[in-house]
Amino acid sequence: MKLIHCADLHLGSPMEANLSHERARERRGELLSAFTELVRLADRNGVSAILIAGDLFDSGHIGKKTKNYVLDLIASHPNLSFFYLAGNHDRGYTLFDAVEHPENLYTFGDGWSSYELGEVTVTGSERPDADTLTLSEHACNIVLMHGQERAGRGTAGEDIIPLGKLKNKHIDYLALGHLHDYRTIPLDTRGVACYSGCLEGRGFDECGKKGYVLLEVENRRVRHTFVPFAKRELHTVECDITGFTSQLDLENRLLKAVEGIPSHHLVKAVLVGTVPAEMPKDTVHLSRVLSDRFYFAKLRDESRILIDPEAYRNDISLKGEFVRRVMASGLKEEEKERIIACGFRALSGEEVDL
Ligand SMILES: [Mn+2]
Repeated sequence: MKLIHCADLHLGSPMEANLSHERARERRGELLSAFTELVRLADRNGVSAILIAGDLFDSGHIGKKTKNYVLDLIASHPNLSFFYLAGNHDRGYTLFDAVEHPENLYTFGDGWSSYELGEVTVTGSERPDADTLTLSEHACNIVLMHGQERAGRGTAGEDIIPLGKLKNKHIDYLALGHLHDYRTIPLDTRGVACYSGCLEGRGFDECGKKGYVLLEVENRRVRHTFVPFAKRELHTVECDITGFTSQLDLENRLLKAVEGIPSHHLVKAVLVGTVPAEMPKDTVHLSRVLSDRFYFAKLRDESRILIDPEAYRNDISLKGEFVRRVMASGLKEEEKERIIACGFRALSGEEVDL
């Protein structure tokens, strides 16, 4: 018997932090399509149920269109059971109190609810109290929860899951949601806790492979495998520009740093290293090089400027006077670096981007 564990889809998320209005709209569509594709894939492959461990929706203010789409999607796949546990983003939301609640949709409340599905028992609570959880030792137990795991038995706060309290409760697989990366944590000699992570990354704090977890149950034992599924991945790459010799050299280093990343992915490149103040670098051009190459790209210049005030201590030129004044000012170090770099470029007749 096969099941799919997913979480944190955040359908209806605005997606506008990085993207243009059109691209954000497109990504919102892609988030929804990712869920549709997952449901179709489950159906094609004889999966019995989809477990959604919270934050299917980004908030309680989801438009009717998205809500009806999801309800229709569920209703049109009667061979699949959907176990939907709300998370901190969509909890208390009356979405599925809708009149036409699909028969194959199972939800959870504040207390523990259990459902039998073939050889497994699916149990969950939206406000889990580990102390009151009782499971049969002889059942194959899959438990759904949403929150931040904590080692030990510490008092459970809102959205805190004290794993210590869940030991020796006969859990075979604890399907978690809330952290957006795939992660497994051994629970006890019998079970494992697992975050599926989100299905698609939304921002640069959600880089790397995203997907779902496939569960295969045989003789009441649960095997699990992470399956990368996201249409687009986000990447943050560093590019060390120390000692660069020309604008073309910079561009080549940047391209080297993003080498191998497919063009439909999203990339944030960060320039690091130390460079001489005199060296001009056209970051506007570099940004364009990246943007032409990827679905979305942004460039952040975090390189430091190499200034040796000693070299200018006795310099009687305009440059020397300029460096001494800036260094003696009460500005922050990064500001001094930036001003000196701009000043040097201006003095050498370069264009200055402020
Ligand atoms: Mn959450």
